[in-house]
Amino acid sequence: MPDGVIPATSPHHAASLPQPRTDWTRDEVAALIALPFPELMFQAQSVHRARFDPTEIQISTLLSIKTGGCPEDCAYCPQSAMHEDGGVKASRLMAVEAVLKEARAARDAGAARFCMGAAWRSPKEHDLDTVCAMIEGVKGLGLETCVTLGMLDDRQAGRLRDAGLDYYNHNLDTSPEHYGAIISTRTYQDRLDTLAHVRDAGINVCCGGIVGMGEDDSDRAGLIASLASLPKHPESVPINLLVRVAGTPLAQAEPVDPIDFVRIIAAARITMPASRVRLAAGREDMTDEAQTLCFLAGANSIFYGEKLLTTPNPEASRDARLLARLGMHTSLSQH
Ligand code: SAM
Ligand code: DTB
Ligand code: SF4
Repeated sequence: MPDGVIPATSPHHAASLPQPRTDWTRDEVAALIALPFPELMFQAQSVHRARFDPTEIQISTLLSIKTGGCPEDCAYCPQSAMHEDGGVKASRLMAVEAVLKEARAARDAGAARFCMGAAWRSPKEHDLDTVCAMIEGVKGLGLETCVTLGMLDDRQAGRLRDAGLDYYNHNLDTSPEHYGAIISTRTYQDRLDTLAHVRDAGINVCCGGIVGMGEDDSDRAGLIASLASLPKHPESVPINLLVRVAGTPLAQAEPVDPIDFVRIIAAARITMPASRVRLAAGREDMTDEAQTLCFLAGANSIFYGEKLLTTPNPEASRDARLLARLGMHTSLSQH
């Protein structure tokens, strides 16, 4: 930890912290989210400091390796073939060399993890061969690897593990109750099954959701409770603010009150104390001050680089300036 940072516990104490609880109920999470803001922030910061350096942010860079033309109907997504008026053109799976070129650039810009996303319902066998080659190549550059390819069975998860994959991203997206209003082509249980296959294969899990899809307070608590009561917490928890893309059914969704969004980040931090909580999509629409509150609430990861998968992300220079203003640093800059 840098000089002047006061940890809540000594490193010895941190090593002996209890295993995180995996029996969070929706009511408990709802009560957390509804706490007076100062109390909620105090709890989140106490939990954060017990296990993490509060000045440190992990950075991941995203690349869409196969864009658009997806057969699923996720209402938020510009890549669904059901609503592609958002201007996203369907493209084929990228070549391995082209992916490695992007990964090298991300590494040189300071990313610790390279995340590759494909707009598939689930990967086909021959496509998985190519993705495995990408994983091996990206790992060879010294980066952590993450892919998000849709649903996986146990054999596919095993193949990715054998290729050396570090993380698999697969989100629950929202509460079980709100889910049916957002996606009809795959079930909540399908998602839980994929997560179990990833976990059983020994791959780290990256799993989170989206805020701003017309859900109510109880749904927000339900999403966090679902994540925090998985058999083992995801190692990474991306909390996305909906990017409202023209042409998608959610283009006109009500904007989220930034303070409410910070409350969800804090609830994720408190309930999943050992996980990386990522302030994921939606930062382009957030002020520096709102992002700062998210960091104070325990978010300690961001996507870095000008593009998410298909939509804009803040310029790297804006992020670097913000971290410098806050006296914060990325996880790589100190070791
Ligand atoms: N097709 C794969 C799947 O859905 O499993 C992987 C790619 S998909 C784009 C990964 C995640 O991005 C989604 O689960 C969703 O949580 C997030 N996402 C997609 N569009 C978004 C948007 N407009 N705003 C915020 N998050 C979004
Ligand atoms: C996640 O939770 N957010 C990222 C990543 N996992 C794959 C994707 C955000 C996508 C935002 C919309 C787009 O750029 O297409
Ligand atoms: Fe397809 Fe994934 Fe977009 Fe859903 S979120 S439409 S599965 S790319």
